Amino acid sequence: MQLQLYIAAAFLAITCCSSKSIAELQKEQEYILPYLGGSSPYMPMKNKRFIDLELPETCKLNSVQLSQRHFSRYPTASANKLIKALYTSVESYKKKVGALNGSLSFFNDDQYEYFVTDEDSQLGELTKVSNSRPNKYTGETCAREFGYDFYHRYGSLLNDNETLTVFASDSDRVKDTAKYFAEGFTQSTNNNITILVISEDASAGANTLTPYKSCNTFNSTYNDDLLDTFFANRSATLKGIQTRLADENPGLNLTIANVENIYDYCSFELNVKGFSEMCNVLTRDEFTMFDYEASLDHYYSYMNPTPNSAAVASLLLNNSIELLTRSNGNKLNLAWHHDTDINNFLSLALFNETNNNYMSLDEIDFWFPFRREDFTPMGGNIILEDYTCGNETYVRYIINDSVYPLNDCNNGPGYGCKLDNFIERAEALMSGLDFITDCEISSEYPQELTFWWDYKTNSTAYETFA
Ligand SMILES: *[C@@H]1O[C@H](CO)[C@@H](O)[C@H](O)[C@H]1NC(C)=O
Ligand SMILES: *[C@@H]1O[C@H](CO)[C@@H](O)[C@H](O)[C@H]1NC(C)=O
Ligand SMILES: *[C@@H]1O[C@H](CO)[C@@H](O)[C@H](O)[C@H]1NC(C)=O
Ligand SMILES: *[C@@H]1O[C@H](CO)[C@@H](O)[C@H](O)[C@H]1NC(C)=O
Ligand SMILES: *[C@@H]1O[C@H](CO)[C@@H](O)[C@H](O)[C@H]1NC(C)=O
Ligand SMILES: *[C@@H]1O[C@H](CO)[C@@H](O)[C@H](O)[C@H]1NC(C)=O
Ligand SMILES: *[C@@H]1O[C@H](CO)[C@@H](O)[C@H](O)[C@H]1NC(C)=O
Ligand SMILES: *[C@@H]1O[C@H](CO)[C@@H](O)[C@H](O)[C@H]1NC(C)=O
Ligand SMILES: *[C@@H]1O[C@H](CO)[C@@H](O)[C@H](O)[C@H]1NC(C)=O
Ligand SMILES: *[C@@H]1O[C@H](CO)[C@@H](O)[C@H](O)[C@H]1NC(C)=O
Ligand SMILES: CC(=O)N[C@H]1CO[C@H](CO)[C@@H](O)[C@@H]1O
Repeated sequence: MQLQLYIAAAFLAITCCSSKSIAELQKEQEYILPYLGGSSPYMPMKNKRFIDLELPETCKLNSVQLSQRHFSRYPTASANKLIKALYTSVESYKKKVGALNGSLSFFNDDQYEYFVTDEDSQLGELTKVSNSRPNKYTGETCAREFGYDFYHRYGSLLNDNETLTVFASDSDRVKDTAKYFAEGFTQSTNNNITILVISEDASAGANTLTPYKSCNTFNSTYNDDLLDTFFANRSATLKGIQTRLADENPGLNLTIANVENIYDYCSFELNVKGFSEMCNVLTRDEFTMFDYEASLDHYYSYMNPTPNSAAVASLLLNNSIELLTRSNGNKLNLAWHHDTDINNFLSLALFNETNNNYMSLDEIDFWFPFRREDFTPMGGNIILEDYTCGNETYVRYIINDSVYPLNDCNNGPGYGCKLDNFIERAEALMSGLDFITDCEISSEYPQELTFWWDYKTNSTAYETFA
């Protein structure tokens, strides 16, 4: 009897502690999150400044603008095809040879399965409690928490019983993020939120949250040949990974495309499951290369080096100034869209001075001011605070919970910029740019961004997302 108990206890001890909890596995991989090229679950900005998030006591908050990317998601159909091809290659090797050796040996676990388990309900979607194995990175959970925290920071700008209207571009993962944000935001209040949907179609013209999609002269593949020069130069690194895995597993012939997709496999499996054994296949140096490449790809596709990227960005910068100077009566102006839109906006609002000094394609520039992961991890967000101290009004950006002082205007309280100077700065950045003419927007499409204002007078103009 005593022996049986002892054996049972020993068995429990072995089974319990040989397999780690998701929380433990997540903890072990936290250190790689800043190197996932803008695909990591929400996380703090690297190199955060040590600045109070609270405004100085003598200041009073007037209004806030939020622009946010959706939270953790599944890969899109096109990305999934490439990622799954890697899984299939390894699986078929395993069938042929019997088992894997080395860093891929996690495939030997019979319980191991590909992390997209139902393409119809998952591809491109936000990770939700209902479509994934919930963990602390689940998009739905993070959006609720963000909404709850946002209410506790800014909810005092709403009146009692006020219903707040917010906007989401017409993409499931974006609308779902707004929905779960709203549930978290209203959790302990008598405020409600209404979500209005803004079309992502080019026919929305200037009345959009995704302006590059309306822009006829914007070509995100314009610099692909240039990007290829970096891609060509990293072939030694890719071959090195290929050889290492083949040395561990004689006869395992992963293609270079398979090897390239180890990184995305790692990022998205981590988004979905909270951890990914595939991430352990790569070395730190390899992460550094892939991370740089992801920033480079975004930068040369949607930011400064892409013709008309500034004209595209001017639409949202103009709108931000308009909301400050021609208030729609709302003190909270919240909108959701994609990382492409946010980074394109930043190309003008924060990185204009790098216009003639583009991110290096020859070697990794560790000091370049833009890194995709710093600005747009899943749930990446930019908050503009508008506040008055004494007789002067200031604004400042908060990016992923870290005050982001402008390099050319930050000498106000809270390291803010005087509103007048901020407007002058924006006018200078936008001078010579015209979204309508530069983007050749058809005269049949909306010529101005009006939704923040006209939803109040036209109840049928925008669909409600419930
Ligand atoms: C909020 O929405 C709920 C459910 O629709 C409704 O019962 C309640 O009256 C609304 N509150 C306000 C302040 O509009
Ligand atoms: C808000 O709604 C509650 C419950 O309906 C009501 O008691 C309260 O007076 C309302 N507040 C305002 C400012 O209308
Ligand atoms: C975009 O640019 C690439 C590279 O110059 C070119 O091959 C392609 O045809 C362009 N696409 C459009 C729609 O202009
Ligand atoms: C497993 O991989 C190691 C290299 O990591 C290699 O030395 C060893 O021979 C491999 N074992 C088998 C069975 O292939
Ligand atoms: C892998 O490639 C080598 C050399 O090209 C070849 O001899 C071998 O049969 C291939 N293995 C598999 C499993 O396809
Ligand atoms: C924004 O654009 C509108 C035209 O669409 C223009 O009337 C307005 O002056 C611009 N605002 C700023 C701040 O440049
Ligand atoms: C490629 O990488 C090497 C070494 O990392 C570097 O010397 C070279 O300048 C890079 N660029 C090209 C185009 O070869
Ligand atoms: C604002 O206050 C400062 C000192 O408190 C004063 O020097 C300045 O003239 C005032 N500006 C305006 C526009 O009232
Ligand atoms: C923005 O970049 C352009 C191109 O380099 C430059 O001419 C312009 O002066 C810059 N604007 C500001 C306000 O820095
Ligand atoms: C309201 O919006 C609808 C849909 O965009 C449009 O057809 C209609 O003309 C608008 N009505 C007014 C009064 O602006
Ligand atoms: C970019 C940045 O500053 N990151 C913030 C992102 O979100 C986390 C989680 O709340 C914050 O702690 C970071 O400061």
